[in-house]
Amino acid sequence: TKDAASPNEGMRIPFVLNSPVNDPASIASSIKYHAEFTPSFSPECFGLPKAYVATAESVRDALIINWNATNDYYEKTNVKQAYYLSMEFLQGRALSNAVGNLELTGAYAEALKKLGHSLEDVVKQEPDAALGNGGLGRLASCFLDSLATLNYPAWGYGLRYKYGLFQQHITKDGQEEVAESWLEMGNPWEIVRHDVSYPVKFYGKVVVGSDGAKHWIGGENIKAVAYDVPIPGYKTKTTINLRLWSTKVSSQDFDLQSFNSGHHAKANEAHANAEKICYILYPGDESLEGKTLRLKQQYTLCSASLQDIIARFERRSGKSLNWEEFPKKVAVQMNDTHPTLCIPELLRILMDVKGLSWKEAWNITKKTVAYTNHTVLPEALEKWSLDLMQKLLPRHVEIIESIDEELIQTIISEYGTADLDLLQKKLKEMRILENLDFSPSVAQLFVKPKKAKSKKKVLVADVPKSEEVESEDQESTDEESTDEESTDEESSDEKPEKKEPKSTLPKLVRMANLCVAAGHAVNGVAAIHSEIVKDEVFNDFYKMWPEKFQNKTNGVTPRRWLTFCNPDLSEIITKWLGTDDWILDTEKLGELRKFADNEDLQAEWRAAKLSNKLKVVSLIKERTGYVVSPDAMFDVQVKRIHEYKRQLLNILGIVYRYKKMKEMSAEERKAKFVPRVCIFGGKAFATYVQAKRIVKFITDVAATVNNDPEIGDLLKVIFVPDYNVSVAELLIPASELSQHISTAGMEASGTSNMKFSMNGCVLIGTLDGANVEIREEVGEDNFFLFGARAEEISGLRKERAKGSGVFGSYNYSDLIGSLEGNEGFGRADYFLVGKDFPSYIESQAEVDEAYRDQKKWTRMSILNTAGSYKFSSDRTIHEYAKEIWNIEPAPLP
Ligand code: NBG
Repeated sequence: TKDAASPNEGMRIPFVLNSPVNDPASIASSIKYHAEFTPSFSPECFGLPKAYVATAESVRDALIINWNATNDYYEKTNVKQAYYLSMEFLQGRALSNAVGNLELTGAYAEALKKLGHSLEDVVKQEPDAALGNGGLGRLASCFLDSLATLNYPAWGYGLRYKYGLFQQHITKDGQEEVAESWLEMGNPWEIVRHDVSYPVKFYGKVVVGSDGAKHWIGGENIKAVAYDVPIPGYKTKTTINLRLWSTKVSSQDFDLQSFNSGHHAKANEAHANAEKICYILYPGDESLEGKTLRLKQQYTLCSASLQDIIARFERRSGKSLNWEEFPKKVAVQMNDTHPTLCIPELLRILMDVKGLSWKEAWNITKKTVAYTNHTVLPEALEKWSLDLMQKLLPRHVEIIESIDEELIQTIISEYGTADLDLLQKKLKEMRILENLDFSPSVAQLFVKPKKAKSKKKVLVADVPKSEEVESEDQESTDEESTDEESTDEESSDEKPEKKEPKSTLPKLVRMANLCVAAGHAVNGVAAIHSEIVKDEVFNDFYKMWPEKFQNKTNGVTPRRWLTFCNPDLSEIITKWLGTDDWILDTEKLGELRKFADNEDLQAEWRAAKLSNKLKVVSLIKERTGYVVSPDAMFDVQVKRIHEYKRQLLNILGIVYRYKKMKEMSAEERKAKFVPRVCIFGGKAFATYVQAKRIVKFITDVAATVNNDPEIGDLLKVIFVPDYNVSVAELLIPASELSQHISTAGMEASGTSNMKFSMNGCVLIGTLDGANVEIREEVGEDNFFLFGARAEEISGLRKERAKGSGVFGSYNYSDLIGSLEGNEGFGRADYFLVGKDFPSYIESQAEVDEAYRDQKKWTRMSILNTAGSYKFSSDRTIHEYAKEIWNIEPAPLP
């Protein structure tokens, strides 16, 4: 802001369109306009790539108008805003979603037809924005859709990775990762804000200024530049923002001298260092360089976002700036622990830059931030090396130490000092800093006297030296006074019986503990998961602060995941409910229950499924070369490949089925088994060897089974390569059975289970994550349940799995070894694949049985859609808004 500016100078002058672009003719003209003036393509032709960009730009115009109006309104009314900080946003494609939310799908289709293209083909030109791995990132994207739709003032903040989640190629060796350069052809959905950038610092040192304030100086300085992605709501003008940061060098750091003397790489070093922060999501972190890069990514997200949020707060407050108001205007949600550094960053800015005291800043921070936990897997609860953090973020480490000290004091007052062993145990488990010695004042508590004798001088904490008191029951020792090093001032009058050995273990920062200590709310993502969070993962904290702990069962947006991806079924639903209100109010889906046995509805329902299956038949042919029958049951498991998700159980079940089939005559086979196409999809983390073996195993089984002429259409196994949001949008509506078969207690929630159920797919699953709630809503009869329950798991793990010989024909000793506890596999069948195998097979037989009765099956399918109403992310977002963020809808007037 320029002080000398006249009041109007620099004010926004809104552009007003003469007439809205919402009929086919004006849309066609807008597309033509963009095709003509889009500088990215040559003028000679209007091919699909160009048609896509021009169409997207035409839609973007509408979004910008709404984005500006929304932002103007928030500026004017200074409403409280929520900010969702996430390292991942798995947006997928934007075009079909945007025209859908604007209710312009038909008009755009017609306009494009006039111009010689079909909307369907144009939509396919768009690469997926895959700035996420799986559920966590896709949840963030569903939340943005719901926030906009429900008119909540909220923004997302993330990073603009140059390469999305890798492309998965399937070769004879299994999965191969290839960089996904989604920005190669430009990205019409983002708007770079060259005027919105913030400095971000790494390394350097902390000095104390003459005013006593801490200053973080020196080090490496980069710049984070804002790229805004407008997020339209459905049937509303509200268009919120996803602000993604991209990193650059902070100034003209190009080393011209070096370059001219032929040292080209050196000249470019600063650029490369800054830019690589936003190259990819989750760079490998085996090396120190990799770890440093990840921490830099996390800090960049936190620092730039917090600076931006604070600048906005100051601007909107104007002359009445009052920092105590900050939590009344700002709510920050940390999506898992990746954005934890926003806690020390907020404190740093408030104290070191804005001059607040520790106490003021700490109070504000606690009221502002909240934390969502998305996993109970211990290996996924982040811990950072203190040494690395110390080097990279020296000031933040000081602040984290202060928070740790605050926490220690709270724990001491909670547990008291009567039972020192207990207290010490709790401190060790709950502290933010792991393997660190206690500060002298706390260590003092654990100093054990040698023997009880009478009359001793005890140094009472906080009592000035002159007021040392005489104690009756403790022994005085004179060892201390003979210590040459010690002066009267420093020496303690007592000596520990034995000193705690100094810890040699690596010093770590437990990010989750930091989140729980600072966050005013901590939530799990499904009912069972939130219980595990309270009773196991953070039980000590729960006992201390029960009021912080909440559950927010995940949800998915019914717009992308039903209305737009399954138009055939949506039309049927709307027809039978007599309204499309269910898109905004999914509870209405419950009314489908009364038509579950209606034969007309059933026929329409099956026809829609078949037409969706036909699309997948083409997809499979195109991606794998295999030809599958649309009349077979489509049995689908798509999700990240992970041992706990147990794709291994599924494929072993298929192997078993295949072997059984081979033992039978053709007639017996036909009588016993329903024809199935078993579809897998999902990516294994690049360095997760066991997960990659599972991928390879599936494709090998597929090669054998699919080429067995005896089996034919009775069983096909398909691994769809490069599973992503767009593939999910095709597969989910076509699925009939879907598998959510994680070891109980290990899947926090799952969200694809909700999408499948919404699309009338019947689930086979364990009592894990949101399966539990889905089963409750759709009814026990409409869910195939099997396997051990969460509370039985730890006992079962102690039993050893027994080899059955079923798996003998493949040389997968490393995979099977994990089940049998061979050498090198200490945790025999840790994921209980063997244990749950018999009940899984039994349940699969029930599936075959049920599917044979198509009336019954269709009823189950309808009742799944009807019972999925709870799993709209609209419901989830209302809960966050009310119970954590304290924000209100602010629809534009
Ligand atoms: C994932 C869980 C899923 C859950 C999503 C969204 C992480 C760390 N966690 O079960 O595994 O559905 O988060 O909450 O990605």
